[in-house]
Amino acid sequence: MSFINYNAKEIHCKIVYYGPSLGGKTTNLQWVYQKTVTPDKSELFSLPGDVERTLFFDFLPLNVGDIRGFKTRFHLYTVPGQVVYDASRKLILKGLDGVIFVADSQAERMEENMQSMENLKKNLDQQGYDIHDIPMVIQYNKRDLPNALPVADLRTNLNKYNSLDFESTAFEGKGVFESLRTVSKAIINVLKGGDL
Ligand SMILES: Nc1nc2c(ncn2[C@@H]2O[C@H](COP(=O)(O)OP(=O)(O)OP(=O)(O)O)[C@@H](O)[C@H]2O)c(=O)[nH]1
Ligand SMILES: [Mg+2]
Repeated sequence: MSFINYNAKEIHCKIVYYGPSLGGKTTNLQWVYQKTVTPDKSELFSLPGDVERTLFFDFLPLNVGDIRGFKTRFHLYTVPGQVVYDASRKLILKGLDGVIFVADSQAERMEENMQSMENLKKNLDQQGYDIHDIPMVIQYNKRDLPNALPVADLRTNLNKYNSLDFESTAFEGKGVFESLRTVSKAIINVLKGGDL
């Protein structure tokens, strides 16, 4: 849940990138980091493993301007997608405002995508959230690859909650800001007391 500091006039929101391992979550954050030019640019905080996989989380705080006189900050987190790190994923979901689910479009990753979506639902349930009530965007990533499934197939299997969805090629930045903007807008709408 967003954190509002009335004295400092600040709103803090938490967006979590979720999805199967090697799907492209960290790549999304790296792109946002590279393309965000602000005077007080924060660091992208990562605890990288031996290879490129996230072992605990990546974190990027982002200033997004003012809403009715309140400074607004989005805190972007990625979870580790590898199945064994479920305890980390649960912890990172705490206090979330929105999710970007990064799916891997490759046919052979469909099973992992579906497991990860089920894992998200289970972990949200355990934290007392209803997945239907959380602003969520689904990103079908790796559209550049020849073995990418048609979007219609991905949608049928993964988009069970009527989420807004986008195609992406995260390492070229395609779809990255579209997804972030969309989930941010949905979160702000919820903050203003509107519907999802
Ligand atoms: N071909 C292709 N490769 C991509 C794309 N996006 C990311 N990758 C590559 O996929 C690999 C894994 O990306 P990561 O962003 O590290 O994946 P992750 O979801 O953070 O993985 P975990 O941290 O293990 O959960 C990297 O080599 C990326 O460069 C894409 O759109 N197309
Ligand atoms: Mg990662």
